[in-house]
Amino acid sequence: MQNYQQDFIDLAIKYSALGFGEFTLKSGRVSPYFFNAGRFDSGAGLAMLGRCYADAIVKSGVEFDVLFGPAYKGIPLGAVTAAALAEFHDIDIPFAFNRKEAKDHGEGGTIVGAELKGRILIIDDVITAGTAVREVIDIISAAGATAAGVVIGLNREERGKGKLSAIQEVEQDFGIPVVSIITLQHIVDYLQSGEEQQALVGRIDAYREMYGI
Ligand code: OMP
Repeated sequence: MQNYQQDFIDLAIKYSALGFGEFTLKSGRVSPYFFNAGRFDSGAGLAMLGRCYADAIVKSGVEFDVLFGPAYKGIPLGAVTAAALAEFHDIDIPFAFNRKEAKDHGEGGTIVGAELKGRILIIDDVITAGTAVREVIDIISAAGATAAGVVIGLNREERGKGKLSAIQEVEQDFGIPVVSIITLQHIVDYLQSGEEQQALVGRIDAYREMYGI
């Protein structure tokens, strides 16, 4: 495991960004765990989060011109990651995000920040069934730019529409890489290191039987 992966898990635990229980997902699937990026709610946590994403991007070698954080949770992720890329990797890239509702006054429009031009790297929290990321790729195409890849915090390793994982389908359909800081397996490994978590691992295994790859 890379340092940034261990840091990300430690951070998620520290900020309770990983919740266990029963959660209905955007896809309608009912999951025994949930990753909530909104829990990284202090300066130190966000700074570390940005470093983890920046390290994952650099390690992946994905080439891009603009970092795009879709509303809402992608916005702070993109901002802290763009700052970390500049501070720790000497990579100063343009950053943009979108509004969910178009503004009809002032500068107007839905895209804020850098112009969506060239190869766009999407930054987001999680991919489950792949619906959210496909909507973002549509926004990028509508702006006349091209998606260069996607970077997410957690790969839930779930099925898409067919036999492939949702992430493999996105990679195949758009010919782009999806980079994740950690996968569900990292979470399971973490839980397995604590004896009292065996029941929880059992519930995650049952969920994986239904929706996993
Ligand atoms: P899909 O559109 O099914 O890929 O779901 C991805 C979106 O679901 C993410 O952008 C989140 O808004 C949300 N989500 C989480 O934030 N954390 C999770 O652990 C699971 C989901 C989810 O609803 O699947």
